[in-house]
Amino acid sequence: MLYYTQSTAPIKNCRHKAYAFLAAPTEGMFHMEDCIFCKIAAGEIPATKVYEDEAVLAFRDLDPQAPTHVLIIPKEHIASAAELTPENSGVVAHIFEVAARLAKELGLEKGFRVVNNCGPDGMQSVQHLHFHLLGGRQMGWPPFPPQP
Ligand code: DGP
Repeated sequence: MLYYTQSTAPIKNCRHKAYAFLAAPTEGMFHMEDCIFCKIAAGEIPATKVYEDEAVLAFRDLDPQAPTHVLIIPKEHIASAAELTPENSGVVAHIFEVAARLAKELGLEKGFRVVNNCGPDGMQSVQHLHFHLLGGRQMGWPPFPPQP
């Protein structure tokens, strides 16, 4: 909650043109029934929030895979990275800007990883676009088990 207090103010100095969509009204934004992340974005299911603005929400992962493991989601329901289009992709640039800001605030000065799992092969388990911000430990590569 400490970081929620520090971070809830939207990024005011964002120069990216994608920031324009933050000024757009959020009423009527598409929320999918029975989507757990839509429910978290709507405040219907509790989560430990670390950042929020009109377009995105960041909260702690329920099953952390690193000392810092935050999920960053668009509030609008986009099922996966495979559903991104010229019309809705601006939020992804904003999510990466939020990731950079959170990495600084959460003390990930030695680096971090941003992960998006897409579809069955990508092992996506929640069908609402989200980016994992992971840090606080040395990562490995490649990100899949070695072939036998
Ligand atoms: P993925 O496998 O990329 O679809 O990641 C989904 C992540 O979402 C997974 O790391 C666990 C997390 N998660 C699932 N349900 C909840 C929830 O209700 N609350 C929170 N905070 N995280 C959740």
